[in-house]
Amino acid sequence: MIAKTEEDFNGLKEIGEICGTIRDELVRCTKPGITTKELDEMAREMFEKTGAQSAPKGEYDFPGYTCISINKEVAHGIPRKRTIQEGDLVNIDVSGSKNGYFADTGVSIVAGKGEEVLQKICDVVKEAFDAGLKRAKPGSKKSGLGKAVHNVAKQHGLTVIKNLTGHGVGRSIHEAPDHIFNYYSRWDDEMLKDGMVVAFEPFISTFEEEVFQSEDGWTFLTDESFVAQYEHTIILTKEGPIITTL
Ligand code: M1C
Ligand code: CO
Ligand code: CO
Repeated sequence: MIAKTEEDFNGLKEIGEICGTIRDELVRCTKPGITTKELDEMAREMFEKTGAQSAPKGEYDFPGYTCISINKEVAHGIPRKRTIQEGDLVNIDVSGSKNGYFADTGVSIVAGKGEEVLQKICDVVKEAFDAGLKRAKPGSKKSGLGKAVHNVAKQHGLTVIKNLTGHGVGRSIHEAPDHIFNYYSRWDDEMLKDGMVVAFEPFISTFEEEVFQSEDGWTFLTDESFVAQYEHTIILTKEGPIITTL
């Protein structure tokens, strides 16, 4: 969407803060021994208390209130009775709506102490996000974000996932602009606009560049690589970006 009115900005900020708070609470509780179902149950309660709805559940009838993905699961992992182990790479992605406004945020973390490369990709994806954010200005090309993300990956001897993208958000969970790539696409000549609301979510990978869909019909997987994601909802304005999900 293009945010224009005071009501738009306030509505987007309200659901942004709710999703950001749920994400942080789930991250705080992500420790060896807890199940992804237990984390999801906490999110369900927080959505309920704040009068917000889970977007995966409300928009897609996803079997969970949040997406929690572990190790070779990259995105859209289904919360279940799976216990988190020391050293697991865990992605927590929280998206929701309230009063018709949406937000989407995610982060990858290592539970307890893990392999060094896992912490590295979690750090690099934040660096990639920051590099893209610097180019997230009305009047700039959308493709600049992907260019910045891929450059940061390469600087660290890593790569990106090419068949997962960021997206527009605001009045629904996925809307125009359809794709914010993790690499420079020369066919993408779309310009960013004042008030445009996007979910920017770079994916940094140790070497594979594509994910595939699991037999459960939801989860995106890799074969051998590890992948980290970092996502915030951003309102692009001439005065600078407003991150609603901080
Ligand atoms: C690139 C994996 C896709 N919040 C989720 C997302 C995932 N992005 O948009 O960040 C969508 C959740 C709906 C099942
Ligand atoms: Co998300
Ligand atoms: Co998203």
